[in-house]
Amino acid sequence: SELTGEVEFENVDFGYNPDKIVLHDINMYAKPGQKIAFVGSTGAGKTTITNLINRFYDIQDGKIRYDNINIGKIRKPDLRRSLGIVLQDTHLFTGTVMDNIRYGKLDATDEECIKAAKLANAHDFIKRLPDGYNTVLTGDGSNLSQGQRQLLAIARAAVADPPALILDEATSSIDTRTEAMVSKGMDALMEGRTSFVIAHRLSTVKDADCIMVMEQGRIIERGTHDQLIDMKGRYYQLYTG
Ligand code: DUT
Ligand code: MG
Repeated sequence: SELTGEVEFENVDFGYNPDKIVLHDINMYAKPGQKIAFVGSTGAGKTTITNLINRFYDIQDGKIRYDNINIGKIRKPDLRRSLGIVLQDTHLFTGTVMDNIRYGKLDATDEECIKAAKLANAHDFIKRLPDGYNTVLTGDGSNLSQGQRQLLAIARAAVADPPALILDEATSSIDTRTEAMVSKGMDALMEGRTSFVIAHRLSTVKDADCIMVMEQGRIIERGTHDQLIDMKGRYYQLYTG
């Protein structure tokens, strides 16, 4: 990809239904390599913003730019593919572990896939599977734990090597040890890439370059953790419970 991972939103309005605007006047700028986090209550618009970064929908008004290219009004599927997404619910297909990782970049060699798995912190569990990288997964991934599926999703994104990433942090049902493995893999994946993180635990956003606090489709506060704490506003309230 030729893109650097620079992303800019300028006065973006959006509604899934044009009659009902759910994002109002969103402005944000991510320098290449920065980590941007979104926090806020349910329905605030966090997932919707990341849907727009991915260019899944047309916007009603404003501009979205990657580097200086306005992608807001035109279809650029090749640009969209250059982003990496690690969703909570990883789509796996019936095939080997290797092929499931390779899905991030179809012409990747085995060596590239293994390197990506190592970066993702997935290599060790894969080596312990009955046939290692040749272990066949069921289509729904039911022969893996949820944490293992997430590690594969990280490996898949790593093999694609995108300039920007969207990470939707998992909420539940993984134990503390697995969670630590997943967050170590995610940290390695984010290194050197612009990352947009939907955080469900405030502890994981503390190191973000900018935290966007959302409420009812607006960014109501933004800044680093320390700046937001000093502001003693909504973030401070969320943080101190
Ligand atoms: N919405 C729709 N259609 C959709 C998805 C969402 O109308 O397909 C609305 C619901 C809500 C607003 O958009 O009023 C923002 O939803 P979003 O999913 O972006 O909220 P969130 O911040 O991601 O909430 P959660 O923390 O529950 O994931
Ligand atoms: Mg959401």
